[in-house]
Amino acid sequence: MTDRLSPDLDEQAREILRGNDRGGYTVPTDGLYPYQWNWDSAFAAWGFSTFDIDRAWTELETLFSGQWEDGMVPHIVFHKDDPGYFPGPEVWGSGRTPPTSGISQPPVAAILARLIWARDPEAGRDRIAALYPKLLAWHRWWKRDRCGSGVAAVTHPWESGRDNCPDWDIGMAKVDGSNVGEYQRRDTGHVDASMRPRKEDYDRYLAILFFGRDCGWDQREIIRNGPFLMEDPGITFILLRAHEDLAAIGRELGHDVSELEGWAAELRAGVPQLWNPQVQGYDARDLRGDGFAGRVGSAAFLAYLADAATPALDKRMDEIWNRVSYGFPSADPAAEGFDPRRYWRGPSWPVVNSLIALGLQERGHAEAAERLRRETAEVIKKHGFFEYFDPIDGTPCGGDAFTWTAAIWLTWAG
Ligand code: 9WN
Repeated sequence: MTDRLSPDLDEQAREILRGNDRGGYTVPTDGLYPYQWNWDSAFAAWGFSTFDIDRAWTELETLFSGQWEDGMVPHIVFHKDDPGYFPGPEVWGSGRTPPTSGISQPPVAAILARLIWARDPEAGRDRIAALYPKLLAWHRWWKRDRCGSGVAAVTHPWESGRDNCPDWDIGMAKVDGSNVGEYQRRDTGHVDASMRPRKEDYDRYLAILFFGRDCGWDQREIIRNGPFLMEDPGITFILLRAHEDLAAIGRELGHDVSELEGWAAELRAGVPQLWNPQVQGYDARDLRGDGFAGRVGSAAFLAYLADAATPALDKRMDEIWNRVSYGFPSADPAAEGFDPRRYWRGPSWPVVNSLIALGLQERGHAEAAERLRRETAEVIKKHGFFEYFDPIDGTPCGGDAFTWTAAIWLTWAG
């Protein structure tokens, strides 16, 4: 697809967003991901806001058309059936219209909605006012159904958005994937299998999914007895920032935001429990018994976004980042399990880089923020709008003409 695009990169990025538009929502990339994904859509909206503010708001509105009555905003909304992706709507069995998955994804929507609103306060006022109660209900869901231990936990690696990163290895090791039966993956028909999660990961992803589906997505049961439950520094920092941004939005709209302020304060008080002195960084924790994961990946550095960084984290950032050349690696190259091209086990992800850089910039690390922007821009200029990149040699990986890579080009990297 890249060959047919305009020679101007800004225009190429806009063409990708328009090309992946399926009418009110954007697919992450053609073929590999034919549905609406939660955090991808929030980035898509941010990208659209640079040239079509109305379309930006529509993206978020369509995403929230999949919201559940308990407030959860699912990680996939299956607007139109497509055999090109597995597991599709019939596997998730949500029993809803539109059909959806049964888990959520990183709540970046309020953070990006605030930035979108700032681009055109007039045009956005009614749109954000209508979205506000829906965002609030989703944040309440996170507080009630995921933050019971003091920070945010995920019930499935897919919920973290960082599917096969080494953070989840200890939790995944306890999941029995031996009884999921035969199934046909579709992802490896679209992209190089060596850049995707392995079969043993997929077996376990399905086992966790089946548990949720078989109990009718009963959140209490999933939290109490589900096969996987781990605290996630990534979602914790994103949610903390999102609570604060949603409170700012609410204040501007004249709402009482004390509830949101309370959730943010509680979450902030929980952050120190994620600090693992052994690895000198924020670390995932297994709530099914095994303690810290012993890994410092890109999620730890989302702490800047939530004003939760420490001098020790600054030091850790330098060490890890200096082991690569093209943006922040999703896993530490010096740690066990690092793989520079296998999805979230090492590659540099432009979207995550954009969030880390936003935090760095705000916290007075302008030079580091600019380095992250430069390194991310360099691989995009060299190779195109790929899903992710090898952080050591810049090799493009995964899907091409990717929506969120195009979006962060328009808003930040370009
Ligand atoms: C499962 C769409 C999504 C991203 C995730 C990324 C990947 C899906 C998959 O693609 O996950 O949700 O099938 O691999 O890990 O972050 O939202 O781009």
